[in-house]
Amino acid sequence: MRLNCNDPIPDRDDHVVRKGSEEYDPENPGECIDSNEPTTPGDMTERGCTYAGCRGVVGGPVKDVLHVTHGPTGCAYYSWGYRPHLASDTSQHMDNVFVSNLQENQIIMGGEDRLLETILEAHEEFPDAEGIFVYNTCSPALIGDDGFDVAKRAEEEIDDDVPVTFFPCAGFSGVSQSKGHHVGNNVIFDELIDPAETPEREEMTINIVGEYNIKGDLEVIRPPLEELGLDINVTFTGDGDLESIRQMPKASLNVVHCARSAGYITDMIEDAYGTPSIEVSFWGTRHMSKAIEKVADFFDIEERGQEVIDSELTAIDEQLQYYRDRLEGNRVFIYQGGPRCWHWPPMLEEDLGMDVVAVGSTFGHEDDHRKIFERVGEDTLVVDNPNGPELEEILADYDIDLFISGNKEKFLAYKRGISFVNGHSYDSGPYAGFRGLLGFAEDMDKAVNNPVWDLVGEEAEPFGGDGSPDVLDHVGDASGVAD
Ligand code: CFM
Repeated sequence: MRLNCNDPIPDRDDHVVRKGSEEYDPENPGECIDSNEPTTPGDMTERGCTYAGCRGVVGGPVKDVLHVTHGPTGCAYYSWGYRPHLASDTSQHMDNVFVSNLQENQIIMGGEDRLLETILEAHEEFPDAEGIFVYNTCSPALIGDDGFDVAKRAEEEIDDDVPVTFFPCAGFSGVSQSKGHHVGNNVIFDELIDPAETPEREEMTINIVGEYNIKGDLEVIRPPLEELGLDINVTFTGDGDLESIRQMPKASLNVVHCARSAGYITDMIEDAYGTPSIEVSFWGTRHMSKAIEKVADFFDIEERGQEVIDSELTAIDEQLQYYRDRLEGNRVFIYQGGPRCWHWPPMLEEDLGMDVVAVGSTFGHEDDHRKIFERVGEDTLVVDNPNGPELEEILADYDIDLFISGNKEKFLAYKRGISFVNGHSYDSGPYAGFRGLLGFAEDMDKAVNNPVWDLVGEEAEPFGGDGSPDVLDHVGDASGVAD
């Protein structure tokens, strides 16, 4: 459908579909909306780049390796500290930034030597790191630096059994950050999981895949799974370490949370090692319960599963009801990367009685849009790769009470007097799982029911007008101050 702001970019019409409208196809819900396509030149897209998806999302959280960016400092700056994928030991992945800091000279003469120097220097400073991940960016890719070769040379020079792994994730190489997830999965599988050293399968062991421990989500996701009596080999990649990633084939089951960013590696492990995987949502009571049920079912411990679910539900029941009473009926616009657009509508609507009226996904593919349409109510507006004016139009025209999105969109909401919660890096957190739901609800309550919204829209008195202080009284003698 055509949003008003899209008159100059009619290509956008196929990226906006209202569930239940003529354009909507209940038989093929993922196909009725265009997605994962190049952005039209001139469109003010909000997407990130391939490097962002590889360095920022999939590789970056691995906690015991050095993360080296090959490119200008600006690329590294924006790879650092913006995504709170916490780990028990952050000394390598959140505290330090390593970058080859390419200058004009290297762009002309080549940047390989500079990269080699950077890797060796990083290793010298932090010799205890278990490995080194090197990420490519646009400029060295354009001039043809061979990062694979540099990584090999660095490995030989270090000569200390420290793997140096190069990720060919130049920013421009995909239509969005989603390509970077794929590159990250492929490289980790190809370079780090060695079929010659396949570990023995362990009976009651799982990997949690596609979970990044944003603001401590694992603190609330792990306990119910551990109460089932399961060992968690690795969480890929939040709080993940190199050795456990290499040992992924030892798990009997891969439990996939974010299928968009990490479904690739579980598919490859299934093909190569026969390890089955199940897809879950760790959000909201219905899907969280379903997740525990599915895992318990796999291990034939259904009864134990039910006990865990019952005790978790009882623990949150009273507080959940409290927040439901305070949040019910609020109209929500969710704008996230992809999976959270399908993870969250059932949680907001069933657990908290809210009304999800619009959903935007930055980089979702066809399967994400299928899941979104399956989980939202009739008439919900679904937008692929929304641009700035589209977000503003939806905020203005759809009577939105709460916008859930990222830092850079926050002020679009505030300027319109609409409340906001950060769905990417959270206002507080953790937000996932049974218990995180209460934290999420608390932050939404603080946002939506903040008394400040009663004041927004009231007419302000001009300075010096009746009832308002005379501003000059407060600045004293104004002489010397420019007119
Ligand atoms: Fe997966 Fe994620 Fe997401 Fe994502 Fe992201 Fe994210 Fe996201 Mo921000 S891995 S796709 S690339 S669930 S960082 S923790 S919140 S856009 S919807």
